Parts: sequence; C-alpha cells; structure tokens
Amino acid sequence: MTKPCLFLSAWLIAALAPANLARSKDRPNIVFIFIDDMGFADPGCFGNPVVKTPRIDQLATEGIKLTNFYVNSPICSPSRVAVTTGQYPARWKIYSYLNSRAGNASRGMNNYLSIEAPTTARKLHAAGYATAHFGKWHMGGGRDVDDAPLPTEYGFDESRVAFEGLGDRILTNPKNSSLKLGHGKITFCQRWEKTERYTDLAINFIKRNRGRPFYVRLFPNDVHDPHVPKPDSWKKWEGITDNPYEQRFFAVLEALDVQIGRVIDTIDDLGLSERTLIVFTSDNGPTDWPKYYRNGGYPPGFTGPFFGRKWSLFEGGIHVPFIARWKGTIPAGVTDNSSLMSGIDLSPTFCAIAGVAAPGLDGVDRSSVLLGIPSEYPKAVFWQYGAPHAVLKPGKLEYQSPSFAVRHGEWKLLANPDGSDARLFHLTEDPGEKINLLSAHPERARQLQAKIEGWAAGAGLAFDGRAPLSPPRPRAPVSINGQIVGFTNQGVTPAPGNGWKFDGKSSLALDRSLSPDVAGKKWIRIVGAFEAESDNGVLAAQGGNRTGYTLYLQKGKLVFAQRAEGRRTEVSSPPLSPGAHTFDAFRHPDGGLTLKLDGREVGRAKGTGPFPSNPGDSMEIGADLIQPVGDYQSPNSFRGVIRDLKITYQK
Ligand SMILES: [Ca+2]
Ligand SMILES: [Ca+2]
Repeated sequence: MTKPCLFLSAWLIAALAPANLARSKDRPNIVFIFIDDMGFADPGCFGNPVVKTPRIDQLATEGIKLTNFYVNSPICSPSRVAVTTGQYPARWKIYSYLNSRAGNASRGMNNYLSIEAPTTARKLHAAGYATAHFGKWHMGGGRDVDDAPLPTEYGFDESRVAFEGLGDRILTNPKNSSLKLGHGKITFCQRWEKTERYTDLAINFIKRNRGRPFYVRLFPNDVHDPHVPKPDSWKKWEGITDNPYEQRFFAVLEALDVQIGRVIDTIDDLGLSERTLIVFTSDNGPTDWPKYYRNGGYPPGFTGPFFGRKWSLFEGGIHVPFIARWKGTIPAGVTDNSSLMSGIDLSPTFCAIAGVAAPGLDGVDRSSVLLGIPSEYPKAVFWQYGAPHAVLKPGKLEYQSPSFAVRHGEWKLLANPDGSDARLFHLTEDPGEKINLLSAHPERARQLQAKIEGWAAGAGLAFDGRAPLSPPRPRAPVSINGQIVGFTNQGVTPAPGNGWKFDGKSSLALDRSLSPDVAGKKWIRIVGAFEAESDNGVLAAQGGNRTGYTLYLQKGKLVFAQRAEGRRTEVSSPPLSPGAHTFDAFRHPDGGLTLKLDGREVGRAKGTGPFPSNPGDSMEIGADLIQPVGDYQSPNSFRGVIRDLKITYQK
C-alpha cells in the first residue's frame, strides 16, 4: 500500500494527540453519509464493473479509502445503532430490523433505541456543534410504534426521516402506516425524488450553519430495494444488462452519485473543504431476496471479492466501502488496505476529531487511521445475527451464515451458539472465505470461540464457548414462507428443474427449532410436484403419532394425514397415473384437510381442531424418519424426484 505517513506534516501528527484536538478552536465540521444497502464494490472506486460513480470516487481521490471497514450488523437497525452510539447494538436489544410491536416482541427486541443510549450527536451538540439528521432513521418509530423518541431527543437539532422513524418525515406511499402515528410534519414525494429532498435539507443546513461547527448525517434510502429510479432513466442500461432489477439499480446508483456530488460542491463552494470531514460508508451489504434468483436470475449490487450479501455475517454482508475526505488534513488519494475499523468506532473517532470526550464505548478512536496512519486494531470485533432474533435470510442458501462471528487480526471465526457450522478463515490470504481452516487450526478456532463467549455474555446473548466446533453439514434450500431455509441434506442430489432426487434412503431434515410452528389455530400448506419411482414413500412430514401431519404415497395413492392428540384423519387421492403430478396439501386453521392433485381437489376432511402443541420431531422432506405420523412404519422414504417445493404456514 501507499505509505501515507510520508504525506503527514509534523503539525498534523501533533494535532492528533487528543489533548491537542480538544484545544483546537478550529473544530472541523463532520458530514456523515451512510448509504442503505450499498455493497462493497458498488462505488466505482471500490470496483464497480459497470456503473461509474464519479462523485463518490472524487471523495476517494481527494481523501482516504479504507478497504477493511465493517459495519456491526448485516441489517439496517442494528447497524445504525452501532454508528449512532459507538456500542454494539445487542446492548440495546436491537438485533435485527425494527418492525411492528408484535414483530419486535417475538424476536426479543426493543421497539426503539433507548433514550439512555450514548450518541455522537448529543456529545457534539453539548460541545457547541449544530447537529442534524436527514434520511432513513430506523432506530424506532414506524409501523405501529408511535412512542419512540424523536431523533431530536438523541441530540439532533433538526431531523427529517422516512417511514421508519418519527418527527418530520418524507413518505412516498400515501397509505403508509406512518401517517397515523403523528409526531411530526409529513410531506410526500416520489420515491426517486427522496434522496434529492434529503440532500436539499442537508445542503440548506450546511449553508445555515457555515459559521459554526456542524455535524450532519445524510442517510439516503437509496440504494435499498425496490429500486425505483426516475421513469425511463433505467432504459440506458437495457443494452448493458438483461437483468431488469440491475437496470433499475444502476439508474438509482447513478442518481445517488449526483446527490453526493451536490454535497461535495456545497462544502467546496462555501470554502469549507479544509474545515470539513466527510465520511462515506454503507449500513450493510447488497440485497439478496430469494425472488432475485428465480429463473436463474441474480440480485443487483456488487460485493467485489467478498462472499455473502445482506443478512449474512460472511464478508459481503458486513464489509462495506469506506471513504473519508478532509482536504489539507487527510492525505489525498491514499488507500489503507490494512487498518481495521468498524461502525462502533465512528462515535469515538468523530468525538476525538471534535475534541470531545467519549468514554465507555465499545468502539475505539481510529482518527489516526482516518488521517493516514495505518495501525493494528487493538481488539476483536464481534457480530451476532440470526435465530432467534432475526428471520430474514439471504436468498442464496450458501450465503446464510452461522449466527456469530469474530474477527481478530487476520482471522475470522463464524459459528453457531452450539458450535455447529463453524468456519475459520484467514482473511488476508482468503478474503473470499473459501477455505475453512477449522481442522487445520483447531486451537486458534477454540480461542476465538472463547472470545465470542465472553463478548456474548456481556451482550446478554447465549453462546456456548466450549461446545465442540463442527464444520458445516451439507444443506439443501427449501422455500418456507418465501425464505430459503437450509435443510440438512442426507444424500439427496439435485435434479433438473428446481428438483431433488431421493433414492429411497436419502432425505432432507430441518432442525426442530427451525421447523414450522403450527400449534394453535394456524394453517400450513405444502405445494410442489413429484415424479415417483415407487408406490410408497413420504414426501413431507412433521411430527409423530401424537401430533403432526404427513403427505405420502401409499399403494399408489397420495395421502394427506394428520394426528391431533393421537386422533388420526386423512384424505386420499384415487390411484395415480404414472409420471409427474403436482400437489397442494392444505391444513386449515381448524384442522380440516384439503388435498389437490394436478390442480383438482381430490379429498377433503372436516376439522378436528387446532394442534394443541407443536409436533415433537423435525420436519422432513422425502421421508418420515422416526415416530411415524401416518399409517406406516418409519423410516418411510420416498424414491423419485420432488420439484418446486414451497411450504407456507401462518406465523
Ligand atoms: Ca440497510
Ligand atoms: Ca416423524
């Protein structure tokens, strides 16, 4: 890498000492731009292979690029809490995106960031800074949560947010539930105008406060999907990519770049470029909804060399682009490829630069790194994302990560709380997380596992630091409630046309903890297609002889059966013709059963009441391995191909 120290003048190094920063009368302005769902390689200067982002790139040309910057969560709300507070979001019980009250409660989450949480804005405000937040908030308020503190209660003089926050806000959907929540003035615009509106507000704020130090956060909603560019602006990308999602994403990214340029121009035109630190980064990796993968498609947004995307603790979910510009103070055109930094470090770093004390935070002051002096990170960085707090998963099964991760130096360990699915990577040699070194370096893995346990205990999270670490097991993707869920794959092989081939001994099994929750008045539906090679065998089953349901072939008929408190009901098709068939098995909330074969109803049974409790064993595809639900012996395994399997159930 470039040796940035060469560019530093002696006075600057002296100025880096906190005491000197504190004495400085010329406290810099801080403009913090936090993009929504921008991948590591989305900016041109981070390797975008298609779209040019000249204005974002300008920040890098005139400032420093860090290629080892992480956010502390692969999803909005907790990532935002980390950069707002300087603390791990788990401390404030924000583990995933903030949803409705019920949605938050079901995941053990608070409804909003506690007013007790420390914030950069409050500290800088107390030190005389003018403070403002414009753009997406998502740290409380929205859906049915109407009692979240307003952004102004966290230290901002002014704010304007989107639907996931209170106070003055800009909405794009006239039916959004935010309308009913009160607490602020609501204005509307088209989705593609929103970033421009927030940028207008930031520019206006900067102009009004040009004579005093200011701290302004510009948090655009773009480039979060759905990507809704200005009408027709996506058409120029038609010849470049056939992917309609990508065409629209490219247009949105290009429009965002223009707005970033307006902020830069404002700072420069006002003569503030040498008195203003501009920091640019993103809150998590690029989108990965299952829908993008349909029909061989792929999601928009680039992660460069990294594996994984949004909702993943693999690098692509948390390793984001980072640029800082402060003309005359940060050396221009430098890339630091070694120094680690993460979202929790921004608060102590901003405070140090402003000469404000920021004790007791999880993050550390990395102002020297921003100013061009690379250094080793003094401790480990930790992540938690996933069950039981988070439901959203990447659409590509391979990107679904264990729920904990730690990076210490050049090493990263990912593992579940029970030690399963463990992977150890040497990130300097293997940034793409391809080579699992768990068996080659068991001692290092155990040390990192112990570190996670210590951190998890402090954050109130369950993690067994002494559980045996085991490597990933083969998994197969199955669609459950629109999410791709990984079933343990016991010998099933892929078949053409989104199918799985079962050989009469193989099966897919889902962990009991992840299996559908069907207790109470809830429905469940299993649809798909099959081509059987024998007259008998279970297509799908969950449960045993007390409680459960099963869809199986018996003597050449398709049977849908259930047990509720041991009482058995079933519906059955006429004898099947050879070849492929589609099925649709629906268990009603009252326990009634409907079975359709090739689009026609072939059986219906009256309800026997809801399941009083959840089935005792896991969900299996292609077999009922133990404790048979149906009128058969277990194990009872299917032979043939099952295709396009979709399971949905009432949450
Ligand atoms: Ca986000
Ligand atoms: Ca069973």
